[in-house]
Amino acid sequence: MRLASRLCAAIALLLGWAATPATAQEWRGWNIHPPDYPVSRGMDRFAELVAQRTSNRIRLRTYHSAQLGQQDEAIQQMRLGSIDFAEFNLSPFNNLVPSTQVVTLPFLFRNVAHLHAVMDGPVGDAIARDVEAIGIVPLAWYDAGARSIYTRRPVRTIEDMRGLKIRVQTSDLWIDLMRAMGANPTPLPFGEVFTSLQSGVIDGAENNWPSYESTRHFEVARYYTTTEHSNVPEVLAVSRTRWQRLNEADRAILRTAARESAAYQRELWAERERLSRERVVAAGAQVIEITDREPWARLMEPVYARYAADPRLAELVRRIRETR
Ligand code: GTR
Repeated sequence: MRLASRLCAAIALLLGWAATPATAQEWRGWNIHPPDYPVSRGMDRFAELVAQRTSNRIRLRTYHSAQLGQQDEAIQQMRLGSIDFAEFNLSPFNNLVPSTQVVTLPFLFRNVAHLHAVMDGPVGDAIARDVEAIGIVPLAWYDAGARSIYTRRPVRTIEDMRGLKIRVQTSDLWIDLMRAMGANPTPLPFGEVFTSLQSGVIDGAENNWPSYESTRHFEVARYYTTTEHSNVPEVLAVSRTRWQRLNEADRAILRTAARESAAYQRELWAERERLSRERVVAAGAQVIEITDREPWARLMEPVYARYAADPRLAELVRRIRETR
């Protein structure tokens, strides 16, 4: 009897082991966006591919909608290894990794194809190495479209920007960029923008169409002025603590899965930009089209003078401009 029950226990153990590999790991992932956002769906695709290709040895669980905190804290947690993977905008890296400033610079990319060529090429690789040096390993670049200004009162001309309190991400470059537009920059976490707009603590913010829509900021700041002043991209990354414990075969699986998820995210992104614009307009947001961005771009000289002056950064800017 005793032998039989021991045998049963051993079989149960073995079966259990077969279903859940003994070395299975569950990773915690950070994401600021709600589940239906292109970034979130890209991350979900990444998790599916990794689970499939490691036969469930590596399971990625993404906590969407900023459940694990705001962006600046999440970056610190990734560096410490308490968050295992995440998708970030590059702006909150600006003060930590100077080369990320280059791709945040205003009016730099000619179009989406130019951005992809830069990020998927040697300039993107150089930035990835710099980000890795602070403890976060970039695997692929996600799209975040063009960012524009939106406000509670209409901004039709540069003069209308004067003195407006505009929310920016926590980055010195963003503070200087907004000052160069004549506004009064107010750094705030993403999650505080809605109530700050609603209560009038700020007059406006700036973001792409999908974020303007998903956060419902369009309900409280109804004027969207298409300045398209920055195309700062985003990164899908793993904490260096995790990365260092992986063998080469698993690293290759993660890299390939990340790149495939980025291709998927970029498709979803293009579609969502159109859809979000349609949705906010249908809900009463007013679009103020800027047809000539030249005067806005000219205001950015002091920003370039400050952030593209360092020889290494100036060289990156030159290479970006020359990328076809
Ligand atoms: C969004 C971006 C987020 C965050 C946010 C913000 O477009 O996807 O990662 O950077 O903007 O403005 O804080």
